[in-house]
Amino acid sequence: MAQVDLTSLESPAKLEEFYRQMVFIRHFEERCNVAYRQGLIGGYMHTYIGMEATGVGFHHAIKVGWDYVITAYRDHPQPLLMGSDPVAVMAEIMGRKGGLSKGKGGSMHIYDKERNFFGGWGIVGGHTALGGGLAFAAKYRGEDRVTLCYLGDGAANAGVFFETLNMAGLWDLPCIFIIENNEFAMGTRLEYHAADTELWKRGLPFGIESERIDGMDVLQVAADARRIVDKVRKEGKPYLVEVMNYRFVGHGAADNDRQLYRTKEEEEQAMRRDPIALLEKILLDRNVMTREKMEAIEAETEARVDEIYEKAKASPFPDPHEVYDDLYTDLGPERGH
Ligand SMILES: Cc1ncc(C[n+]2csc(CCOP(=O)(O)OP(=O)(O)O)c2C)c(N)n1
Ligand SMILES: [Mg+2]
Repeated sequence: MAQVDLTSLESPAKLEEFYRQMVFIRHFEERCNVAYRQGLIGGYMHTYIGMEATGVGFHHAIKVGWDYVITAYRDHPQPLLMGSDPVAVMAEIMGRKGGLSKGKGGSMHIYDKERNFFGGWGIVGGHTALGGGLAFAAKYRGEDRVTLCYLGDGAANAGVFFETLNMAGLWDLPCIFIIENNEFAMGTRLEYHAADTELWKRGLPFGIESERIDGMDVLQVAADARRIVDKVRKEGKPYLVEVMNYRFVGHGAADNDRQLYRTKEEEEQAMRRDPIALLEKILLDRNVMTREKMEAIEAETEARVDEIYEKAKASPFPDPHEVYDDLYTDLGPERGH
């Protein structure tokens, strides 16, 4: 097993970075939820609230700008973590011209090719084949890039995912399939949608090394992620990890009926392991940060998010004539406008 340097992952500077990132993502998305309710964001929008430790933990294991990352529609945190302009992320969510996809993708279709973030996909499970393809490309070119391919527990039932696992196992594709088991696919609980609820076992029939980890403690996620990413980079083989987390909010911003499919008590119990609160406790226990400093970071983050939001809102809507641009390929003037 590759050695993990826990000191650097648990240095005070690193702990503060984890904290700032999780708090930023939380505030950013809470702002998105308000904007959605005000009618300033259209279409579907799904936030990552409650699941932040997973994305942040894995982010610290990769080489940003070199490794590939792809996910489904719960895609706001990835570009924020990878260094995309947060105004361009917010503008995309708001359907504005200044957005990363020029305002034509919206919340579910954020991309930043410059940073090797490949989206942002709405077809459940569909993007896993693209994740396999990215890993294939890296291998074919002899590059030591690792691909992180995030998917949900619901997506883990999709036929295309099994086909992708088969090819990844067969061709030794350096892809890490990260099943984020937040226990629900929309309003359907895991036990009602999966014949085998131990989703980490999905990789075994294909000879893919697989395991289940806790997704709420960012320190644990970061240590596990680094061990797994280093191993995949070194060995050039696929890996499957089931990450146990929980979404604190509705499936999408328009889902206001959570109590139809889960109880308040259950939510409260899960929220006792809020990844931000868990880290706050660690920061206090280790004397890394005082409560006052945390409050200052919160206030600072809130102001920063407000500024990002105002700048994004100032961006105009895309010109309707651009609707067919940048879809597949630029066909040039013969397209007729
Ligand atoms: C092929 C396909 N079928 C159905 C849907 C509708 N749908 C959107 S999200 C979703 C649930 C997916 O749940 P999961 O994979 O667990 O992801 P989570 O939302 O929990 O992150 C479904 C069924 C879809 N987008 N694509
Ligand atoms: Mg789910």
